[in-house]
Amino acid sequence: MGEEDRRFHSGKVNFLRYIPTVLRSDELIDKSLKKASKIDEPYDKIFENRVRKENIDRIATAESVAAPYLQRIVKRFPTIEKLHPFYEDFIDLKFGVDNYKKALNNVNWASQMIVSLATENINALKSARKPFQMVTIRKRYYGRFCSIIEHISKDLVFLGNCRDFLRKLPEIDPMLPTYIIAGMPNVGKSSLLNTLTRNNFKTASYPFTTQSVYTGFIEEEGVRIQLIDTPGILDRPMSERNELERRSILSLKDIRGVILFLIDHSDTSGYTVEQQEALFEEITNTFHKKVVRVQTKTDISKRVEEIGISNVNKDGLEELRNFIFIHAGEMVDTGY
Ligand SMILES: Nc1nc2c(ncn2[C@@H]2O[C@H](COP(=O)(O)OP(=O)(O)OP(=O)(O)O)[C@@H](O)[C@H]2O)c(=O)[nH]1
Ligand SMILES: [Mg+2]
Repeated sequence: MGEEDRRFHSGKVNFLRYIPTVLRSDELIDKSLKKASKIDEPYDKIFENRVRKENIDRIATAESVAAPYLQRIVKRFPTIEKLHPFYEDFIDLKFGVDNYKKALNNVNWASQMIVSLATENINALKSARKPFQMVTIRKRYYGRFCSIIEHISKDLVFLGNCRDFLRKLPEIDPMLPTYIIAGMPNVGKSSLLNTLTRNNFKTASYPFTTQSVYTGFIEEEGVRIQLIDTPGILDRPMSERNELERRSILSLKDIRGVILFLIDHSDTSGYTVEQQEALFEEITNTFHKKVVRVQTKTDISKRVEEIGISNVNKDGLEELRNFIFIHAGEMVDTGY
């Protein structure tokens, strides 16, 4: 893992990548009871003691496989309260926040039930006298153990699906000061991201759209800034989007930051300035974020905007970089 990678993974979002796999209920039952059935107590001259001990240990073993496993699921899946709204939006769109909460609650319930049931039956075993009673108690525990886990079988499948979805979400750190690079196709968004991050960025698919996002970072004197290039995401009117796409894109609202709106006056992008202005209006009105206009390709166009850059002759890039750092400081101070 390279230095940049290491830093990337120290971000707050990486936990989404380390949610454990979720067993199906039949797999969990199998795993627990298989281990329990391997328990074989050594000879004891008092037969009852041996039977008692064996049945207690079987119950304790089944419990000790299943309950911590379920607790681990509860702990490792982010609670909605802890999840940043940016990610909460996606879970809500895909699964419904209430279903997500309910599934985690049910798993938590099952794990507690398994523990208390084990305690109860182990106590019963301690006072049981006849070996056949002991076996009956243990079998009864197994029966109830299985039905508890079967009871949450839908929740386990559901959480397994959530895990697969969460792992694929773009690694955007919503806590970092962020610049979202927007603008019509071909205006030079990717070129700018390349230049600023020195070609060090990652790509991920953006949920509910057919598009990808590119994320990279720049850092100076301990200030770390996130840049996001959003080709195909902020480059056309929201009215042309379907509902899911629209809501998914709108979750960018939750990211603290500024939009850099790239505008190309060179007539080489294939879009007129009027078309670009219309998108500028739309983005300004939709996101309620600070939108900074940046003219691109100043090597082949007359400079008309306050901020202008060229990836070709490097004009204005240093100034833009400074601007980015100065305003990132403001973002941190004011929390916008
Ligand atoms: N002359 C000149 N050409 C540039 C500059 N920046 C980018 N280009 C060219 O413009 C074209 C589009 O650049 P990209 O960076 O791919 O544009 P984009 O906005 O990422 O495009 P999409 O990803 O399709 O939305 C490419 O051919 C670039 O080489 C610039 O500063 N000057
Ligand atoms: Mg691009």
